[in-house]
Amino acid sequence: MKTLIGIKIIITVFALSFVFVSDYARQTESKSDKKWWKEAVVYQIYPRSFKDSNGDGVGDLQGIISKLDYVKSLGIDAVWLNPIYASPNDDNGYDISDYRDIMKEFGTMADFDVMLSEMHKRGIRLIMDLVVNHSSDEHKWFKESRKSRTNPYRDYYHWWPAEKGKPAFRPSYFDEEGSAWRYDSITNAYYLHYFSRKQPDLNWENPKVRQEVYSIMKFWFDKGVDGFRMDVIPFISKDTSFPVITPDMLKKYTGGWAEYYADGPHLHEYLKEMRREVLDKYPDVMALGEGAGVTLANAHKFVDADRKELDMFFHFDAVGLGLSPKGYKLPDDKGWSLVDLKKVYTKWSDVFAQKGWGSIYLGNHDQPRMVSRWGNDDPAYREASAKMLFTFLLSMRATPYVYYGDELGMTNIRFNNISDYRDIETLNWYKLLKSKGEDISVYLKGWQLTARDNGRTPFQWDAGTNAGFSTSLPWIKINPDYITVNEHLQENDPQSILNYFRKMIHVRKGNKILVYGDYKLLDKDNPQVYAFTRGSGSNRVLVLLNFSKETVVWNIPDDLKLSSHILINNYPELKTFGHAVSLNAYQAICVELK
Ligand code: TEU
Ligand code: CA
Repeated sequence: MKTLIGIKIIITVFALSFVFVSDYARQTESKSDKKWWKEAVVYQIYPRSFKDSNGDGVGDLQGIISKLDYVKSLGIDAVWLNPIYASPNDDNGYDISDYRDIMKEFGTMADFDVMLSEMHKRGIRLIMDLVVNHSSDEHKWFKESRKSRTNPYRDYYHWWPAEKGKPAFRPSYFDEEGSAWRYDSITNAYYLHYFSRKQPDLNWENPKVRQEVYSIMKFWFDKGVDGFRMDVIPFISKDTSFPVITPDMLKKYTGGWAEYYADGPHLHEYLKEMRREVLDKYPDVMALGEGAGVTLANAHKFVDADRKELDMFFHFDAVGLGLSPKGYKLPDDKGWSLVDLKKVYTKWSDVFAQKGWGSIYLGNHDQPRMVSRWGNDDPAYREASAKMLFTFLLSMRATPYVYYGDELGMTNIRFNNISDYRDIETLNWYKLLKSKGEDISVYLKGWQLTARDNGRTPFQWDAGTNAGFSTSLPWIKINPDYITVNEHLQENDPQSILNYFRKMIHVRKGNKILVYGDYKLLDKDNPQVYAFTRGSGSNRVLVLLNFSKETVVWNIPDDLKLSSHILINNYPELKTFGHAVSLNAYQAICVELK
């Protein structure tokens, strides 16, 4: 009888809580609207540098296939693969010459099909890169387009007839002379290229171009891919009168040219059209924008569900911290401050507190290595700080993206010579700065911290020849620290960064509060500790991150009571005394609150 009553009580409590939960869900529908891509942890693979299967020094699809058990073992849900399409590799695949073919160095379409099915067998989804703001100048469309002013493909790109004079200045990200207009003598006209000369911008104002893009997307969705990461998608729409942009006009854009480029007149029309014509037809796919130039003020336009555009985008506010406004990618002498970092991440979390959804990353193929940029790659602190950064990345209210190799705490390679660099960005900035007579040594030093190639060196599988990446010399140098920083060593060490990373993914997966729960920043002015809570009411987790190499005493606010349930800790113990905790260098913990 007693047990029966007990069961009854349990059932009633259960039923009541169910009523409560569903009521809660209804009130905050958009806030806790569940989606696989909100709960997912995404692992980014830079195919050129992951694993080489045929000994030519370049990573490839068969290489990826051979490592899928490893990828699965991380506990991630999806892979975002940088471009693998046919390309002359002016910008490592971000210059595509055939959107329906695989880059020869990477393999064949048959390899792709095997890769996709092997991923799906393991429950891993595949997010492909979609690079359609521009194509390669070796794409058939551009080859035709430049032939004559009356060619049927002429309007696939932006041309400015030279008899109208020089077009109004637009800066290029990668051009060695700086301008986004390139004169082409064949038709006596200039074409637009926001990136390199070999990356002409597609003319999205032409409906035919948009239809081409939608048909490419369908081609890959029909093969079964699970989503796209859309390269500089906010740049697609242009004011085709190409007016003169005065410094005064640019003032409106605090983020400079990127913000201007991201503010084209028909951008949102096109995103809606893409949703209608493509994404809606594949209900479970994910649409992620690379949000270059997107501000907090217009964030919702891109991702609110009722806008029917994208699902989320990468913002650029954090990656710019600590860079000097004086020069291209020069680190500021003062560095960056934790208070500013907290501000940025808090703003970008809060903006989606009620509606929309965010993403978070600490490294990618355009960024230096996570631990060198945001942690401390001194061997004394590398492990603790990398673990701390993963605790941060995987406890925030946004979909986390992890860049290959960061799970080992791979570090910046810090090239001394320009000849070691492979990246068009660095190489062309070098030429540009040299032609302007700038002090190159300052830049070479700065780029040891910021250059993209730091994050593109081969994955360090083991301490053997070429770090187990390839049987021959790789396309870019291997970081010499591979002897001590490699997958093989970390696999067998329960205390390794790799195993901590796996554990932290497990913690996130086991505590949905870390996905959907409210985010609240504490102690915002503390220069060393990043402290915040996730969740609400009696269901809350406290995250404490010491971003410094000093031991820091942190006073627990009066209204917080730590439980004994520590979800994760990157040190063997947590020292508490009275109403304070003492955090070791780069210590990180997640603890449930009472
Ligand atoms: O990057 C877009 C972008 O805004 C870059 O200029 C970025 O800011 C820069 O790389 C930072 O150093 C995307 C891709 O992620 C990048 O790899 C490509 O080179 C670029 O587009 C052109 O496709
Ligand atoms: Ca290869």
